[in-house]
Amino acid sequence: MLQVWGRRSSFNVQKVMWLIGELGIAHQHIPAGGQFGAIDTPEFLAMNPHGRVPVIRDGDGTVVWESHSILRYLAARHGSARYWSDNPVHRAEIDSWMDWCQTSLQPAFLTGVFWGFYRTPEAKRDLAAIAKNVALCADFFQRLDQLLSRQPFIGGQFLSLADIPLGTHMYRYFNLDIVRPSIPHVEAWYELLQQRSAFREHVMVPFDELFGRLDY
Ligand SMILES: N[C@@H](CCC(=O)N[C@@H](CS)C(=O)NCC(=O)O)C(=O)O
Repeated sequence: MLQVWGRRSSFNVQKVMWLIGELGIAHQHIPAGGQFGAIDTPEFLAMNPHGRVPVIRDGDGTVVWESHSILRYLAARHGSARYWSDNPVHRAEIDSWMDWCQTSLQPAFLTGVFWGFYRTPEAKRDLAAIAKNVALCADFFQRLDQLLSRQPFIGGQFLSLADIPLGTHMYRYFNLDIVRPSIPHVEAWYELLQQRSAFREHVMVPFDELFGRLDY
């Protein structure tokens, strides 16, 4: 059976758990990282030399680490072409959004706003950097709003891997005490995501245990 290591409060673990839920893959979840530790043991480091979650081990012993690599593996091996298309053109569109999310949105929102604002104790916050990243996120989400004015999901008519990393940001983005622009189409897409039980179960996880805490 597929095994998944990671703590449920981890953003990167949530992406993987959400897709596993969408695909209905039988699995065993093993809490790891944060208060659960276990990521600096020789056994864990043999799977992921960087000692980070998420990590999966499939039933045949295949080990994969890095959340986006795991998403692609699971979609290719256990999913339908709907999640990560066999068509190179559509696949490239999905990959573009996934990579943009990891290299542009994630540093601005997860690092700049979620860590810089929510997870940093008030006295230590860099207010100018937070404001810059909040504005950058507003710009990103306004661009996304234009895309979503033309189609219901990031990759087109159906939920695909393009929605997973981006959608995992939204519960946190909409539940932080920050200024947000008017983004009605992003909100409509977020409504669609909230109708999915796997999203509610794995992504809409209260994160108040992380408030003002810079450690894992
Ligand atoms: N680029 C990696 C990042 C992995 C990562 O930094 N994971 C964090 C949790 S989000 C971690 O393992 N932190 C240590 C801990 O939770 O103890 C990925 O996308 O999987």
